[in-house]
Amino acid sequence: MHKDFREDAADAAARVLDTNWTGRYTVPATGLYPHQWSWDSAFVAIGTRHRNPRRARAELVSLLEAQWDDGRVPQIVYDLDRGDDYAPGPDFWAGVRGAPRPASGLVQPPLHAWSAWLVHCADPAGSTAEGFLHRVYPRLVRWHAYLHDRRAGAAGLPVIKHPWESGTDNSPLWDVALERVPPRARTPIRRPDLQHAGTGERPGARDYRRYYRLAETYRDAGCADDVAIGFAMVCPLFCSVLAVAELALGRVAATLSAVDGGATESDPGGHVAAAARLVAALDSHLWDDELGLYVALDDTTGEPVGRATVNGLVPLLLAAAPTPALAPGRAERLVATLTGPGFLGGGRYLPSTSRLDPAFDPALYWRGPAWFNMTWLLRRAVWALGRHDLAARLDEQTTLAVPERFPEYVDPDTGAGRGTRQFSWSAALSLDALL
Ligand code: 9YW
Repeated sequence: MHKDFREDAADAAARVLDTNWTGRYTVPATGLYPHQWSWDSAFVAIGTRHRNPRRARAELVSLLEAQWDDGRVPQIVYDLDRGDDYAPGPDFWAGVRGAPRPASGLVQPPLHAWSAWLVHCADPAGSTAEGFLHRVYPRLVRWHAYLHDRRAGAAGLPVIKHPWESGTDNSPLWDVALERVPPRARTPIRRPDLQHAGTGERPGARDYRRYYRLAETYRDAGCADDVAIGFAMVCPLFCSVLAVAELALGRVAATLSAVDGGATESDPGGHVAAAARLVAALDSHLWDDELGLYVALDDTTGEPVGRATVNGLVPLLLAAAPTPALAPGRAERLVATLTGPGFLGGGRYLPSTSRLDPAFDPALYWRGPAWFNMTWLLRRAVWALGRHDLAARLDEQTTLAVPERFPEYVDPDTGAGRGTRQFSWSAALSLDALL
């Protein structure tokens, strides 16, 4: 990419992030998503760290301050002034105990420790002066402990209790389990989201009735994780991101013990061991040899969900890690699938669902469109493997960011913007890729 183009695009991305910054955190998009979202903030901090590392640190600290007593980091932390602008809003979760701030009882993929480590590395002096790692480390440890302990599934991998927890709401990975959820909710369903994106680009009414029903059931059980609510899924993206986050937390722990001579209780080896356990379980339970990628597992039935989605390629992030690494041959197979007809071999951009899957729809949210966060994750993975040719190919999506006004996602063939615009993680991750 031409230098001027890169600089102009990076400036435009930074402007989106400035606009969406509230003073304490960055909203994903001013209209559609007016609160703080968990994994959005982790992605946003990764981009913000380049130009404003102090703000990147504040982004993560404000999210972690909303951590529940049991260690969970909530999916959404609500701004009560914007309560009605997104549904379900704060009223839906009111009355659940253990949350220090109005928040959703659900979680999202645990990218935060990785983000915190990258944010620290962008400005070690400022981070150290603020005591950033000291502040976030104990909270990140409790967050991971919540997932390992309270969310432990039969395969030794954490489960998600709702499609919203995957970050990939209407992925076909959740179809079979959602079928079991009655499409009837007590709460009246409002759809303010449809004022900001086309109906054909958002999950449908039937999906929403099930999303609400499931969320109500979980909420009414006090968000207790030992109560079966009929939906407990193991997601390859969620698990591999947790393994990457454990490795990052290992680096945070090692840094802390080096700077304060052991005054902070930290256990670098424990985090690496946790990552190794996750990788081994991922390899033995989620690999689908026919599809050539990792799939989801239904923890309530023990059945794998043989659908090819970008979620199942994300474990490629672990292929280049010195220790632990994926089982022999898996990285090559994943790269073959990534470049094969279902993904990059079949069209220009990386689709969220394989083009070969019967549910593939280039306009429908997580069932086909190309998302900037998934492209960024895969770009990091192939770069670390030394496949710079593939990284450049994935980078082509970045060139769409400015002309399409930082869309939430794009058509995987034409690159046309879809969903909302001026979307924070599209800006943040473009900024990261451009610098
Ligand atoms: C929704 C905020 C969130 C993301 C999710 C994405 C979407 C909320 O937006 O979920 O209303 O559909 O699926 O990953 O965090 O950007």
